[in-house]
Amino acid sequence: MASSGSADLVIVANRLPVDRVTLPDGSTDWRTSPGGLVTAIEPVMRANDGIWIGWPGGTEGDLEPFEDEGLQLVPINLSQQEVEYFYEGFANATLWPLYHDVVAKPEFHREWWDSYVSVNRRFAEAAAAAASEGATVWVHDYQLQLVPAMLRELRPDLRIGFFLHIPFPPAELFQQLPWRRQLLEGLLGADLVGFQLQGAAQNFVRLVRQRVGHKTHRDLVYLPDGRTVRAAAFPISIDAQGFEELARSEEVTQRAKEIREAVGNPRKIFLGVDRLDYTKGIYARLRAYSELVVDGHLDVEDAVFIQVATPSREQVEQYRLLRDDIDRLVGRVNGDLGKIGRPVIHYLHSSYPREEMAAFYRAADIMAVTPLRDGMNLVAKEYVACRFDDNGALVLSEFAGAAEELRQAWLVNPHDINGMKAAFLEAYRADERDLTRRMKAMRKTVRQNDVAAWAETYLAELAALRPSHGKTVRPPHRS
Ligand code: GDG
Repeated sequence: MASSGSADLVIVANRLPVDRVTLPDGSTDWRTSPGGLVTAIEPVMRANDGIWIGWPGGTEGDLEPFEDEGLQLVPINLSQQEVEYFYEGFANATLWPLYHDVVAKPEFHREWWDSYVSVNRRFAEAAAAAASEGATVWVHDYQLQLVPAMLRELRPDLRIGFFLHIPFPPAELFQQLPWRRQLLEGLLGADLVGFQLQGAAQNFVRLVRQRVGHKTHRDLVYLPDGRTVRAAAFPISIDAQGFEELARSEEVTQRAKEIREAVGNPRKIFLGVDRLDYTKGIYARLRAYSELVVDGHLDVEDAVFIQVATPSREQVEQYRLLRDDIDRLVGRVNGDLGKIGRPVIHYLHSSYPREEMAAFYRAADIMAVTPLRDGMNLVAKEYVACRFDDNGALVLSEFAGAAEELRQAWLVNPHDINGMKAAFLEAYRADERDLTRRMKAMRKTVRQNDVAAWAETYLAELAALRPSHGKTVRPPHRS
């Protein structure tokens, strides 16, 4: 057994919750990246003196563990080749498309897999060194699926949890992977394997039965060494109250007004907010919208589409191609259908501070979230959280995890262009009463199931699995 460290709670995620920034004088500093995971986990981290292990981004080697705003962070350094093979390659060009219904073709390369194994080992070793005797280690996402088993081997005393943020594919697709068995065995190192949806947990259990040959019963897997692994759904959420407060603030209210004015105060604003990713269905969505203008159902004087596409994975080939496709589509649509001062689509390839995001959500009448496949989709929930006046319409893909909770949205099949056009029009023409009824119900759901509840539920269920084993993670101090 490896020697133990000091932390009773260790979070292992691909990225650290901070980004390295270069200051004007050339020195470097850390800036907290305000992701949902950080917000969710920070309170439990603080209550337990937790340690967060992750890649700081970039390839500057030899970064030492450090403290940032009271959080203890352990950077895992990646070489340039590891960034290419492990991160851009196996994680983002093999697993990402495979786990998202093969909406792009996954590439299988043996060197990428070797790099995935060795980087996962480095994360596992760092976690083994940081965790105290009987500690809880919570491993996150598709980049680190081998870590649970590697860590279990180094430290059988630990309580290990894993959560997958993206979908887990059906057996028919997962089967393609040359290293399918190793990945399943990697995940089985955890005591609790968490997914966004029940269906994903069921896919996993079925695959374990078929491919690894373990006995299973409902959500439990029985291993030959006597251990039991549970697979269950924990739909992730957002800091609903935080978003609502931001949306209510004077600055955001003012900024939302400015945004509406800047696009010419049309009757209705449609909005899309996504990482520029082929799973998000941006192309088909913009096509559907522009056809409504061609057909004469929408007029550029009355309606406009704002699409925010945050730059993402720009070194990966498929992402470059997608960017070119969307650039071309937007150029053609605006060229053919726009008027002076009245483009059909305002396309912003950029990222913005949280306040600006909240202002976009407040400015928009119709939010279009139409991924071809998405683990959850937090943008849909953020929009709902910001609509404190109970209006605004959500058009939501059936293939986003969020569709299981947000039943009052206009649910669409993102592959069906005509269906999407019909939903956009219905949402555009909906009367106030209908909008209010739907939004009220969705707001209740999002408020009741926020990200703090998600983290607490997951950790409580992890603790309950082996009650006689290990220490118990302390809940966060509620203010
Ligand atoms: C993965 C899964 C799952 C976007 N642009 C900016 C910005 N964002 C924020 C959004 C939202 C987040 O990024 C995106 O989250 P999503 O859930 O929509 O999508 P993924 O990035 O694909 O996330 C997904 C999620 O993990 C959590 O488990 O829901 O299914 O794919 O919070 O607001 N934030 C700021 N500026 C931007 O320009 N500040």
